[in-house]
Amino acid sequence: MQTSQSIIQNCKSWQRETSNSQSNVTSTVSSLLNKIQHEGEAAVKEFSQRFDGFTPEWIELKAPEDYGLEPEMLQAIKDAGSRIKAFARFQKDKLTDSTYMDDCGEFGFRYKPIERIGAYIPGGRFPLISTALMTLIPAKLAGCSERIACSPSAHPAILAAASFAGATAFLKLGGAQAIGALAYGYESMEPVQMVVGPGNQYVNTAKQLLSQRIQIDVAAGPSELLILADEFINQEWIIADMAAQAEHDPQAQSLLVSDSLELLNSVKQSLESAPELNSLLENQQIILLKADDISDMVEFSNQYAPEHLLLADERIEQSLLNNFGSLFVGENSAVAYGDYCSGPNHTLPTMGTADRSSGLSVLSFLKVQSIQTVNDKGRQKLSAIGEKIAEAEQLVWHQRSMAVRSQ
Ligand code: HSO
Ligand code: ZN
Repeated sequence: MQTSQSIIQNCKSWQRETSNSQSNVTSTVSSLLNKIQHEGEAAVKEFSQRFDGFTPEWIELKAPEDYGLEPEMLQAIKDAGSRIKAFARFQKDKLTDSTYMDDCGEFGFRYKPIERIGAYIPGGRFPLISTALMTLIPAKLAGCSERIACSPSAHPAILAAASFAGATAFLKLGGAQAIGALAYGYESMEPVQMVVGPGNQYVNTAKQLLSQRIQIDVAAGPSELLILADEFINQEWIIADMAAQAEHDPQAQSLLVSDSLELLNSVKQSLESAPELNSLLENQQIILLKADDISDMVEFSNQYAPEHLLLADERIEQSLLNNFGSLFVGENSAVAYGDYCSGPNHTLPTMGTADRSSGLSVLSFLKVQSIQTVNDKGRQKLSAIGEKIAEAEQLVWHQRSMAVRSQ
């Protein structure tokens, strides 16, 4: 329990807590996956019954219009989906296969989609309709040919969103057993090569444990938001933004960093006067941090590497911010727009991994392959170079395979 003075902390002495009792979860999930690997669909069905109380079910997808959604809801799914599609298409169009020629031949690269992917759509605390759009649409735009949606929830809005997003099949199945089924295959479904989408600790652990076998996306842990703010910010707006990310999960965290003590005090007062917000403050889901100046703020942000970064301070140059999943510039840019409908993806790196990894996008579903065609001149020239190195590596057959071509 914090004292009221300690609620505003110094950003220099604050650090993200690295959690917690993972080892139990790892051993539970690991034996579950082992059983699925050896016993197949019977084990998947048994786990689904045991943990979720239902038998997995393939649900045939209909048109988005056929789920009896209220017209405004249907329209919102289509509008959000169209914007997410437009962004994914824009990104895809920037990727062009290319080849250059020199005197030795032709050398190039091309993008090829991963064929079969699974998109996990959580259905636990909240049915994440938007996640169906955010995972399946970029996979479709990338050109993945099989796109299996997998969710413990067959909520009509999730089905409509999965249908609009172009899922090729929908399996009602949740938890770590869903990830196992995707990776090892289930009934007529062949194993997928990639699984994306957020989930609880069990789902994330299953993805981690299977990551030798399947490609996985970012480690999407509890939501995070960092706001860098000056004293002029609209406090009502940013308080709502902080509460929004905090409401995802008791572990979710929203940080406000400012060099203005007046701002921090005033936000603190507003939070304390509303019981619902005050509890977020007490649970450290909202954290207020004082910086000395803007360079302190930038430094903090770069080392914290937040999932979402809201830059609401015109003194700070965007280009100084190096580590974040998605940047929202200016206080108009509510993070919730990014969560639902502005266009860029909401599946983003958390827990500081944004200093080395990126959120989900069309790029995530593509392999970059190189292609080379050596001409007759190249045989001579490349042999002369390569043979020398092969000789030093004492790899005689490497040397020979070049030598025979240069004669
Ligand atoms: N903020 C979440 C995404 C989401 N928000 C889905 C609402 N629905 C990712 O951190
Ligand atoms: Zn959200």
